[in-house]
Amino acid sequence: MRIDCIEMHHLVLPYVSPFETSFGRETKREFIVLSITSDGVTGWGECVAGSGPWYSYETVGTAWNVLEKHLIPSVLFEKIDKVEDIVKRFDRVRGHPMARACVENALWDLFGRSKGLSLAEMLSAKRDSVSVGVSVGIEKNIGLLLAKIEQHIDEGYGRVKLKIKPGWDVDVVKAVREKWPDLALQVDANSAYSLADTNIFLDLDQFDLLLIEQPLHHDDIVNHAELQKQLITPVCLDESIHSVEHARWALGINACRIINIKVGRVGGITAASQIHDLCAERGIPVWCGGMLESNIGRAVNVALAALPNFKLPGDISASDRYYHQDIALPNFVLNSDSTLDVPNDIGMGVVVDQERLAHARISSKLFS
Ligand code: OSB
Ligand code: MG
Repeated sequence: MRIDCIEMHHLVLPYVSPFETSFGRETKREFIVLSITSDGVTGWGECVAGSGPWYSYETVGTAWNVLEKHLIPSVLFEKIDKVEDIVKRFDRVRGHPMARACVENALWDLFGRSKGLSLAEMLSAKRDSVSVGVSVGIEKNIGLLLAKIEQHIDEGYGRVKLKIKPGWDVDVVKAVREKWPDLALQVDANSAYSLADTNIFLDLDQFDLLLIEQPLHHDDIVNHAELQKQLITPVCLDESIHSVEHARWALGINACRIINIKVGRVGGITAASQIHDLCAERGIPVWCGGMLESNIGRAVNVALAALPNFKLPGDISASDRYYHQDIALPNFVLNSDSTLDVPNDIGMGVVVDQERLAHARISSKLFS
């Protein structure tokens, strides 16, 4: 099919509640969504790059530039018959996985809608529903954190992830563990520590955590292997894995026993499913990470997490945990067994609400 027009939208949505990690506190999310139209059918993709280079070097600004100057020109007015064509074309782009992923994801949606297939069907992802948890940010004190967790447990979440940073780690995990001895619990450091902090992780090892996510430097795999050797708890890599090659290297030196897959971080749905397959072959469980996406990105995450080697609950909470007025509908609602249903409508299974999109929009640019 021939790509007739592409539009980029720069959006901002306020969070239902502020989200704090080891790299800072945010009250709203700034992001890009992109639409690709062919023959009157439109597909949508969300770019998970944020306002600043904290989680990743990519930002709304870098992604906007790379999309405008390099990625969109290589897709616009082109004849594209399958998503693989675009993945091949983007092979020559170094880095910028979040920008690449949003184009690829929009093409999956477009192809699904044109052919009458759901994203889960196109991925051969068979589950009807996927197991999910909630990622809980850093709070002002432990009392507030415990209240927040209690609220999420009452909402029905069966797995909780705590964000940790130096000064907000062992005591916090201990307090949560004492209150909920059987809770499925894991922590995420977002690269806030070094090997000099090994004792902290040896302390955390006693709390029966599902995993410790990205404890060390955001590009490291070597020191993670050193740390993993000393721990019973599995180390899980997030920030360090940008491609199937990174995953292969990390597994090759036992840098982790679990991998968090984020479609944006690894450059798209194709790379995400390749990492899934590699890990399945090696007996390494994966789970789906989140970037506080709108329902557009969440729909992709839910479909992906329906693949069989997604063995741990995803950071894919219900829509009402993130935004009051999401830009796409229907919302994802938590089932009583801490799962979300996998959409079976065509494409990614959610539809952009033009009025809500306009309300969230800072600017847009049309290429046609
Ligand atoms: O490290 O997993 C992370 C959000 C922004 C940046 C990094 C991370 C996160 C989350 C959010 O943990 C999880 C979610 O989307 O619910
Ligand atoms: Mg993480």
